[in-house]
Amino acid sequence: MRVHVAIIGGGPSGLLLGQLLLRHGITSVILERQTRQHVLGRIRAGVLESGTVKLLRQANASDRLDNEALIHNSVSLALENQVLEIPLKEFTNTAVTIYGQTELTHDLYDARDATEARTIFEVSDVTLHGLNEDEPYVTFRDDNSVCRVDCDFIAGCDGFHGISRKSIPSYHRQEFEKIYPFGWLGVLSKTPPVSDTLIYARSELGFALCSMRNANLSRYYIQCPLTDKAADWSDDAFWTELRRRLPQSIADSLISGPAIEKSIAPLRSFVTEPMQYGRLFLCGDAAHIVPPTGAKGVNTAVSDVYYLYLGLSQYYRDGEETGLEKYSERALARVWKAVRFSWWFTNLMHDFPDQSSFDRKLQQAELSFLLENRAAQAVLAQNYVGLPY
Ligand code: RFL
Ligand code: PHB
Repeated sequence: MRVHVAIIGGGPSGLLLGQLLLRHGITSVILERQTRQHVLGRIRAGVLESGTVKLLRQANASDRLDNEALIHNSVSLALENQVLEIPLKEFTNTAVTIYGQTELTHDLYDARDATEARTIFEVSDVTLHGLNEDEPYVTFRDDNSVCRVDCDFIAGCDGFHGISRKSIPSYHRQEFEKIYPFGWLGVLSKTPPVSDTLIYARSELGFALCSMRNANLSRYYIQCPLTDKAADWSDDAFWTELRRRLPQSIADSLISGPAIEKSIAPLRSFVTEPMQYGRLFLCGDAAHIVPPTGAKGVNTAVSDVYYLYLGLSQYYRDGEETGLEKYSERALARVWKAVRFSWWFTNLMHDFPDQSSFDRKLQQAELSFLLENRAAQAVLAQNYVGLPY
């Protein structure tokens, strides 16, 4: 098989890239390790920046989103018993869109199904060859036979645990990492959301987040020790702990119900540099991870896809290579700002087990500055709705 671009990984990055490239007649194959059902079963992000929505429209994958997604003009912070509503629209003239990553991935698969482009699921032993040559290729195992894809370029969209990043010799990459000493226990429930806005809550007992997918589907999270297991948390224990971390008036109006999904995600900041090596370009979680505070994960993956799409379309249209040469530099400039924001927001809102009394005082001072200062709120709003690209 020969294509212009071999895409490793059929998550949001790989699917969106493939869809955008088709607009310019650039062919691709997507090689995905899991089944489609598995990919669609993962409950992840819920907040989309306007740049993400714009690209989904360009990719012809936004019909359902345009009809069903919720638009939020503000976001709330609950700090002990005070609630601060940050008017995103007023500060930035932009809103955020509430639409689950599961739905987004579903729509991208449907859009791909409507084209000739191939997606091969359940592949194994994906190996990248000739990254520093003009004619790279990928080999993989499909149903016990070894297959080969010849291509001009390879897009490594295979997430944090994928093989693409590791295919770059270790002496050509530098890694930056911070592991946080807690996780998020998340619950999805068929209940009406407790509020019209998302609520990021900070209490002495730790962080909590009230989010949603639609008028009858809520997503809640609480900070938990890394040693906890989701199965150890009964539904009752989760709802009790969540209520304790919310201001009384919000806790009183929370409607709980059976958890239809319950999982724990560790929190990590990670960046690899550069995001390209020869004919290989990394996109999304393959190159960087952010903690979910601020919902930057999938949105940052999408901004990478945008820069790579731009570089590839210029290359195939005009033979212009600058966009590809500068891909890593352009993508990383935005990535690091998302890493900074999600690190800052995580530090502000969580209880750190090893926090000194000095650190706690600083955290309290920063919170009270944010409550009093509109300029600080505006900075939060600009980062939350997403920096331009
Ligand atoms: P993905 O979604 O991980 O997709 C990568 C795909 O590559 C496949 N793969 C391979 N395929 C072929 N060969 C191999 N060797 C392969 N190795 C892996 C995988 O099966 C997978 O289908 O990366 P992508 O496309 O870059 O998208 C990034 C986003 O998924 C990610 O940034 C967010 O989901 C992060 N994230 C969250 N982001 C938010 O903005 N808000 C959230 O609330 C939020 N919650 C989360 C998250 C990520 C989580 N992870 C990674 C465990 C919760 C969790 C649990
Ligand atoms: C979610 O709805 O899953 C969600 C929303 C906002 C975040 C993280 C996760 O910051």
